[in-house]
Amino acid sequence: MRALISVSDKTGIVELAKELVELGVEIISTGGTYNKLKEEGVAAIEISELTGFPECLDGRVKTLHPVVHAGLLAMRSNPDHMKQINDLEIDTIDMVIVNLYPFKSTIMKEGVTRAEAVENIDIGGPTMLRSAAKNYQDVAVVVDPRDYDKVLSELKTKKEVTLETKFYLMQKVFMHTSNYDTMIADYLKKERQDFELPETLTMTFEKVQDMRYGENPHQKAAFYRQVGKQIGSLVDAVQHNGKELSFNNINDTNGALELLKEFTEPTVVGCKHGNPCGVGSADHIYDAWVKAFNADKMSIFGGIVVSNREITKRMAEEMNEIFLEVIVAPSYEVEALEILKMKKNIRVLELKDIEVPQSSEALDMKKVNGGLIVQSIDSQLYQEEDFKVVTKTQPTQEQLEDMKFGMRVVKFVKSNGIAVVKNKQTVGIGPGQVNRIWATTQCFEHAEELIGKDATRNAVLASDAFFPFDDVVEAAHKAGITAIIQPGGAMRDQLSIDKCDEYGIAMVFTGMRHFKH
Ligand code: 93A
Repeated sequence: MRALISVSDKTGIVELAKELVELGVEIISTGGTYNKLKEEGVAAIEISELTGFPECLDGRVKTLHPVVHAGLLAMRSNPDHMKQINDLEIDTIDMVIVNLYPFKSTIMKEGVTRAEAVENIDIGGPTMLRSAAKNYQDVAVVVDPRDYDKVLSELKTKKEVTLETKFYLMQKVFMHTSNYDTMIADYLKKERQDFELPETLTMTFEKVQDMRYGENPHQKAAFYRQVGKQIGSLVDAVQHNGKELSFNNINDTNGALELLKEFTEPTVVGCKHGNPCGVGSADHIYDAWVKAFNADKMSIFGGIVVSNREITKRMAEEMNEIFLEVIVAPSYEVEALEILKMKKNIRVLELKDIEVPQSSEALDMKKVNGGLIVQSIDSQLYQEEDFKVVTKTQPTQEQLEDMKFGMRVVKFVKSNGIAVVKNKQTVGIGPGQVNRIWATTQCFEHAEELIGKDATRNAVLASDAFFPFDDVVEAAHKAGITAIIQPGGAMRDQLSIDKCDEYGIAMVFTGMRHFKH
């Protein structure tokens, strides 16, 4: 039996080779691998001895030779194949142990050049893997060091690698080489800054962890990260306390973080089921927290809190008084962390670049039954110079500030979404209703129930999309709203404008819709 070993990741290779030699396997290997084996006293033949050809072009050509590939591809059950290789004086190779040039870790390196990345595209390795895998009935092909033990133990107990295992190894190879190529294609796409939506969509994600279950306990789930450098993403958060993040935790926290990224001033977002339930901005993070918490003391129970500034001791003490699932912040005061750790279940995460938004070229994808819908992310926001005051009443400076605050919040509220804001604090959020007037009235009702009868008096209302009728303005007036911001663009905009003028409400059109379905 002959095995060809050519590995970049040399973990465990000496131990494996030693055992193979003991089992009577003849080993052939490439430059670096051969040297390593030789150093450790493992008998092996150099590939150039087999091919009768030197490794050349700085190692670009080592195993790309018919002696190797015919030795791998000849079907032992096909007499004609066997005669041909015999005539050509080529011997069969029965096992291939290969892992590839480290393309992924190369592109993850700080300041990597294109030339360096390209040099790390492995050609000979995948070629051998594919040849061996195609002839899986006769060749055992091991690409994953985690399979070394399995193969060894079969060789020891059964004197061969079973067909079932060889088939399993083959499937792993094609999964591996296709991921490897996808990674290269992804990298090159970014290098070309080609942001067109491609004809076929390939992306590589690697498993971070299996999860206990999905959205519900009977659903299987795992968490994957996209291969490549990520900044400010939850996938890179460091967890200091609590159980593993669940499927819902990740989804909901991601929503809260996307909203938080709209703000540069100290801001805290409370979130539940992917919708914000309380958002506050202030000069000091403590005040922002108080605003976010007081916005809706009920829904935050079992919710998620994200902060774009360090969590202080005082904030931690107050957070510990309620039940929270997840807290994310760029840092924690030492005592704050100690306090939060007193509750063993609360997931406390540190995310360094919390404020860094996703690249505007990132794609947003939704899986539908049998397909995928893909769009660029909603990275845009109103341009203040596009603001159009459509009413006789002009907004005050404070109202304008709250309008901008409200628009940034409502952008991340499921449609139909309404947010009511007073002094950079949400006092009511109406998410995910099937019509706009329900989102509005629900928002007012909750605000009055939670904060008090006058919660919405002199507040600003923000809407993610236009008003089809004037009923929202009517309800807003009854609740004491004095300013409204919305995209505009409805056929009956004039009805809403007239209603605002009748009640002395100031209304601004942004010209930009933010549906979130
Ligand atoms: O440059 S290559 O694409 N050309 C080859 O012919 C070739 N054969 C094996 N790279 C090639 N390999 C790769 O070399 C293997 O996939 C493995 O990752 C690496 C092992 O090289 P060494 O044994 O010299 O450390």
